[in-house]
Amino acid sequence: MGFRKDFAWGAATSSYQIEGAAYEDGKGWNIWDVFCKEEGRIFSSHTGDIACDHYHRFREDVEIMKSLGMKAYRFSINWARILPMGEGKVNEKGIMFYSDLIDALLEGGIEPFITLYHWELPYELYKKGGWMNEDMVTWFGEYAALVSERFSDRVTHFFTLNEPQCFVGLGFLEGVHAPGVTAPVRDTFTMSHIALKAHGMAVKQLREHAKQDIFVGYAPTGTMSYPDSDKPEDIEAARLHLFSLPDDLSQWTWNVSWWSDPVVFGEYPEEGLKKYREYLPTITKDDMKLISQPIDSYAQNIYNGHRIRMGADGKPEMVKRYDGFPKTALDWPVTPECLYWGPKFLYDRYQLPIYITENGLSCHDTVSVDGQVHDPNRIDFLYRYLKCLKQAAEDGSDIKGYFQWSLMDNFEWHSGYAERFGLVYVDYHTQKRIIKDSGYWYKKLIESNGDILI
Ligand code: IFM
Repeated sequence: MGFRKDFAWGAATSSYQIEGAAYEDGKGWNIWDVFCKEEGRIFSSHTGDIACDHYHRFREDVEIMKSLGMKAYRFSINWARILPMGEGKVNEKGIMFYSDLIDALLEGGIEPFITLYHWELPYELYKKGGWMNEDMVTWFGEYAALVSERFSDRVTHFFTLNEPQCFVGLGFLEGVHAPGVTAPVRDTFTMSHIALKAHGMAVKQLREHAKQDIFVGYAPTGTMSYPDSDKPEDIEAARLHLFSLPDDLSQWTWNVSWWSDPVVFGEYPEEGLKKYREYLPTITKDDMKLISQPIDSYAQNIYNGHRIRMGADGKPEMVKRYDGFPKTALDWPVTPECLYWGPKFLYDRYQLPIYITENGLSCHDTVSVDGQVHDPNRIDFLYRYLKCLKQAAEDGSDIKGYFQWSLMDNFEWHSGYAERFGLVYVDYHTQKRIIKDSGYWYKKLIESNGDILI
């Protein structure tokens, strides 16, 4: 019992958050390169121009992963690094960077998992309308074809979109992420539909151009729901709550089913079709067929959840958190139960093998007088969360892998470098890496395939 023998123990990053080299070797600009230059957008005017300088230091970073015994690494490709205009001419130097990274990972016995889109929209495509432009479906498909053409001889795992909830919600409703727009709600539904079609097109193109059998998934995010008690009615309330849709239109992107039912079932949830009717674009049968190209796994980024019980009115209700509820440095609640109930509810509904493509926390990590980084809170968090995940696996949910967010401290979007999510500490002045205590703990966990979680 416990985790499956071939469990993919890994860590995740994204290109803008770690690579740097923003203007080198023919890379084109993306919306984050532009957004970070705008005054007042990012904490202390930080940018990803240098970030963790991973572009130049990737071999050292792979060595660190190797030393930690990682089995898998999830990274994203910076679209404009390989297609500077977003389409058309290929930048061979960009291709070479990812190719070398892949080779180094494979030499180190680490399975590469590629994410196509972790929010790095080429600026040239944004100028043409970006996610509002139907051509995005073609452009994203061509980009996916190129990635498959060049890398699928060695890479067999791909994810299409990372957290569409965020790049639409934070980027175009709240406007706190690039490109920093507060668009009409109607436009955000159009973007979501185009993004889902782009996902479907990418699945097709990845497969059509693959050099061997590949596994394709999709990596949305969401706040999970977990029951207040083991009573069947509370469990049902939590399940209903997880797949329900917000009434508040300013929050509509924060849900699971609008983004995942179409991909897996080929249908938007009935509740949303009614609730959001007046804001929806035209949705055709052909669209839904494209969106629901078969995928091999269901991935989900999971950080926390709401405690839910069945209310006296027969509707799910949220249980208020008690005063002093545990929280991370970013003020996110610590709710390990979400890593039991989230995967369980998702597996029950979508019946696809599950990857946890992100999970982790930001801590106030510092280098101690002994030169080490002691982060007991992260170890405690991971222990609690992963114990729940293990239980979910033992109770029958097919869980194939777990990617800790993040391999190393990095550029945390509008919070800049103020938040530290890594298993590895990065000193941004010197680019020195220090493996945190949690990194060493994670190594032991991997070695035991989770058996140290008792
Ligand atoms: O850093 C982000 C990541 O890019 C997407 N998921 C959540 C992480 C922590 O905020």
